[in-house]
Amino acid sequence: MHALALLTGLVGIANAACPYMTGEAGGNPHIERRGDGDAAGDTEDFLSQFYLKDKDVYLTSDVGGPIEDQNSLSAGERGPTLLEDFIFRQKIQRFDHERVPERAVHARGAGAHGTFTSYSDWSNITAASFLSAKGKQTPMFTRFSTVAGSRGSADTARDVHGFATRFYTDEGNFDIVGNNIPVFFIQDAILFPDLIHAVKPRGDNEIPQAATAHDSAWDFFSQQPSSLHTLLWAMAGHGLPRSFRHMDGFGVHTFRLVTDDGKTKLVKFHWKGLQGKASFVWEEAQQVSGKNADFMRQDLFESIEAERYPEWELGVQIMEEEDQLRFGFDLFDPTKIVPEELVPVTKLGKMQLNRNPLNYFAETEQAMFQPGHIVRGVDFTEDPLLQGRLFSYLDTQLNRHGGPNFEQLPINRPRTPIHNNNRDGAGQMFIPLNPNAYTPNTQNNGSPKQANQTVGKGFFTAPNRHTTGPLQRTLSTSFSDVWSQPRLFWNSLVAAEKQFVVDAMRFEASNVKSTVVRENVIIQLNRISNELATRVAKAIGVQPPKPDARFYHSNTTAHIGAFGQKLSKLDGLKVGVLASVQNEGSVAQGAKLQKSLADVGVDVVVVAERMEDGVGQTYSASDAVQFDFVVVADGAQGLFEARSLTAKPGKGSGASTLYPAGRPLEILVDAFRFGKPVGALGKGAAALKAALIDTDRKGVYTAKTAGDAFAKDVKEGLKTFKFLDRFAVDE
Ligand code: HDE
Repeated sequence: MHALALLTGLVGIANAACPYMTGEAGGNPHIERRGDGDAAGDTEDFLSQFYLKDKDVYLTSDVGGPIEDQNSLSAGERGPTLLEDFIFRQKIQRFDHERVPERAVHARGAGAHGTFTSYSDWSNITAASFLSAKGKQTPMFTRFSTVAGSRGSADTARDVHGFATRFYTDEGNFDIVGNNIPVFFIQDAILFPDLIHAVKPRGDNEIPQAATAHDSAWDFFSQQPSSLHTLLWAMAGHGLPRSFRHMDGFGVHTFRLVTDDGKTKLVKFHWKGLQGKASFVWEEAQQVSGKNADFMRQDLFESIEAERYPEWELGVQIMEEEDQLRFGFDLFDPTKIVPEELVPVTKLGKMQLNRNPLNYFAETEQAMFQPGHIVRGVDFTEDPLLQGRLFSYLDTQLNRHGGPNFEQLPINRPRTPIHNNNRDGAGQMFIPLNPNAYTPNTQNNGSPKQANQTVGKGFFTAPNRHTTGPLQRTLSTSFSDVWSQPRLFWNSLVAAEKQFVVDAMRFEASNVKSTVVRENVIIQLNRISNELATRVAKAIGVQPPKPDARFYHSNTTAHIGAFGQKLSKLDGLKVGVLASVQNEGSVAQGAKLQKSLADVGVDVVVVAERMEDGVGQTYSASDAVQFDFVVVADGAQGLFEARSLTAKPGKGSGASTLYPAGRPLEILVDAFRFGKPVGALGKGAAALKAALIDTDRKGVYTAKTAGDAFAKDVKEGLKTFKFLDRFAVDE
């Protein structure tokens, strides 16, 4: 039976339960389904037919014979390895070929399976079947990512974040390959290689990794002002989300929805997180990068394992064809948002991510999204960025997979049967039984038949799309204003987030060595806001510019920033209780607090000098960045004396050789300066004093014990998430 184990993928296809094959081939009684005897056909989970469980079986070679593989075959006890050792050759050869090219961009990411539930029958706006009935469920796979870093880079780099979603609908796969920022740097896809070459590490020394704080990136940004809007979003909190769960997603381009009878609406897709938006501040994100490069993927994985399933609502801003130029900009220009005051978001349904991949490579790494994966009821627009993407994603998958059959990989397969005349190529997983692979044919009764708007529920291009005009290599004049919307964004931020943008630009531009580039940056920023340009200029050695009033307006729009809104759910947030094993009672306060926070899905972790009952982790393995709220337990105050930072370890000095000098105090101070809520119980309040944290500051909570009243404060503090008054704003 084990001989078939490695062929599970193949045999699965020919099984009766498999939707790919219909007719005689399905349910071939001679083909055994799974090598381990586990009947995967019972589960509704499509992917399980491909699982290899390796449970209670002998090791086999790739062609099925049982083998041993711990010693190579040699001529004599001390002799050389023989070429005939196929076991050795196969093992090493498979290892040598384990890697496929990483994604050219968005290489670093994490994915999860989920379900989409439609809120209603939306056939009045689209023929898309997954939106055809209230409560209709569709399986999904979603992958989040950063853009610039390589596959092994840190999760918390400041970057735009990918938000790629796939619906395995009953009429084929539909991908919305979006980002957490609703606009993009360029307006024409032909500039994409320029943008990415500028942002990626230098060609000579491959520095810096996953960072835009270098000359070429800012040279490009300042020469290509279409990038300013996205740049501002990336320099604000959106570039540093607290986790994938705490960011929204956007389809960016305007798409078309098409009804059965061919009527169209223009739409912008939105994914609105039900957790709420939360972001790191830069100091914090940099610490996370060094301390735990896997922070974001771990957060997503652990939340799902703990059954705290993150959710997002899919919404659309619905517009008419006649609105294309109505709002003072072009709806086909991907550097523009449609303010929600002009067109509100209609919520169509909800995505819940509720299952982790079981194999990172097979599922997440091999997931190959394409904006070109659309279904009946959805259509493209003339947006030149979108048009270019329709080529690029298909092309890049050919490069990554090494052949055209990547859609047959389990994670990419639609849940609908495949019938066409595409044949052969590397890695063909089907055995097509129709020898007449052409249309028109009489030899196979004309099958597979053509499907279209009227028969076979076929995909159809929106019938009222039309285009004319001379061939030209120019950007539409309707795309030329690239400064008003960055200003709209800037005007709409709260003071602290404006400061974060200024700080980010100071940090990034001060890493730019070329004076010319720094000056160009200020010229462009001055077209957005003289205040912004002046604040940045002062810090990077450039003369503050005079206002350029031709560009300015005072419009604002709501909810555009990443800070200043309360979280709606606290699921998976972490409270660190800083305790001491020298005082038994202090450790026990963690369990008490955990009890009163369990109802909101918050985890309490007790930190102490060493592991023992009730202690979750040691000070040596703890930092402020791991917690969203830090509490000093009653009885632990002895560890927080200021002299613990410099005193020689020893009884009564507050210092210890069990962890780096001053670590408990450092955790408390960092938590406070990163804007997190902090607190103390009983005599633990002395630690706040040692950290010079005034108890009358916002987000500083004290109580005698970890009772319900304190738990209420903790919840309130976590909801606020960042106390923005901790961050000084330029005078
Ligand atoms: Fe992508 N982009 N992109 N991009 N993109 C890729 O495709 C590209 C753009 C986005 O989790 C690549 O499969 C061009 C906008 C996401 O697997 C590549 C242009 C938006 C992901 C590619 C853009 C995105 C990618 C690399 C300009 C938001 C990761 C690997 C026209 C709407 C998907 C791959 C995943 C990945 C090309 C612009 C989002 C090279 C040419 C705009 C989320 O094909």
